[in-house]
Amino acid sequence: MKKKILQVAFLTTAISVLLVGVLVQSASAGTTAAIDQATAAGLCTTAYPSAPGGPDPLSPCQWDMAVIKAPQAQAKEKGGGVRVGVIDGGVDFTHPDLDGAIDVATSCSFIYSTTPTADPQEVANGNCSNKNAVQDLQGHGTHVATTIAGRANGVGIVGVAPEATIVGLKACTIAGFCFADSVAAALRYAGDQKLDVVNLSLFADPYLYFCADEAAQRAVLLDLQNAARYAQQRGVVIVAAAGNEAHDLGHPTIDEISPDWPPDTAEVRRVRNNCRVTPAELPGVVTVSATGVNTLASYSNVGGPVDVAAPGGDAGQTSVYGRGRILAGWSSTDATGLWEALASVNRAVEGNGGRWVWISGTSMASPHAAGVAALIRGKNPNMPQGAVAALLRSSATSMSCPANWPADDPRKCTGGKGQTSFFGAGMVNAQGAVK
Ligand SMILES: [Ca+2]
Ligand SMILES: [Ca+2]
Repeated sequence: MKKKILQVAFLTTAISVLLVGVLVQSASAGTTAAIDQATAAGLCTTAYPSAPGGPDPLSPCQWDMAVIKAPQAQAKEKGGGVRVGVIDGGVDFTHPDLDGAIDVATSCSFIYSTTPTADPQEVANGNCSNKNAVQDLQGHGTHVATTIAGRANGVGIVGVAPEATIVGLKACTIAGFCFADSVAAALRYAGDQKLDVVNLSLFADPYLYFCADEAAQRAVLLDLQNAARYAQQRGVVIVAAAGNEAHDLGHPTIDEISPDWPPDTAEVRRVRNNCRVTPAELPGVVTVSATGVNTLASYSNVGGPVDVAAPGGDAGQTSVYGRGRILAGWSSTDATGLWEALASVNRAVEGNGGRWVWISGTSMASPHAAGVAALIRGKNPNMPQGAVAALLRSSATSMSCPANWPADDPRKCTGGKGQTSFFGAGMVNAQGAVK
């Protein structure tokens, strides 16, 4: 079955390759372009009266930060001295919201000469002195990084932990594939560097579900599991997106997109509980489901592995400007055409040498939780990773199962207030986590 590249490894919805083809056509017609920060702020003030989510020019758009009470938390803790690894497609070293935020010396690319779909510029073969290879050639990694640690600097947005340090760990190619060997290497490196937190808004390619009864898949699953355990034993809090397939991870049934590499090798197969999405279903990983402005996002995976919920945006839940997606940074060196495509449909903002876009996905939810983990570590520098994860859960705002959930939705909410299969322990609460 043909899949949409950006829904495969990067967990971002609504910018599929198919859609982009359509959008690029309208962009070439010259209909619209990116708007400036003041225009966006004006539109957002009307659309999101319960924001602002911070003090910066685009903070009126940050309804997500208001939901998780990030501004209130930042009065007490901003994450200074905390290092957060972004295992993703790199970071834009020149983004104004990341000015002074990136630990360049520790940043590294884990893309190899053998990695399919890589741009030659991304290949470092584990040589961390090649900093050019870490530059984000798309924008997903920059979106994640600015959500976590965007500076409160009078430009753009403000992240959850605006004084935390970002370490760019490139494990995903320009095409949005995040192969398991690169992901495992990045996790081990995060352990070696004793990073405080890592965020993985991805699943490890080429299998959505790695099945333990298939020898080759079992070997990869064990490698990822060992890499995650290695990092956790060195104190790293691992935070991961639940995934965008609208699956119940507790009761998986069908995987129709694997393997997603090489092209056209995917087959429809039955999957059961011995098959796992990684890193979302690895032991000890803080797994994050996504909400829109009202309730669970239409695309979010759910189920037992989900620990907490966070805003990921869902364009189907509102008609206001931005459609309740998440606004954060984008790369100045996007070579994929996505920037132009998003600009053509009024989902892009530029100014002060920076770019910001509205997108949605569990990719966007996970960094909110990672940011809260960074705040916890900032306030409690010696807290063990398991205790940080536990506090992230126990400080979350309880959420009940949605009333009037559509009967034809295969995802059924189970559990009671305090722990549900949709939201885990509930909405991450930055203020509660550092009180
Ligand atoms: Ca800013
Ligand atoms: Ca989990």
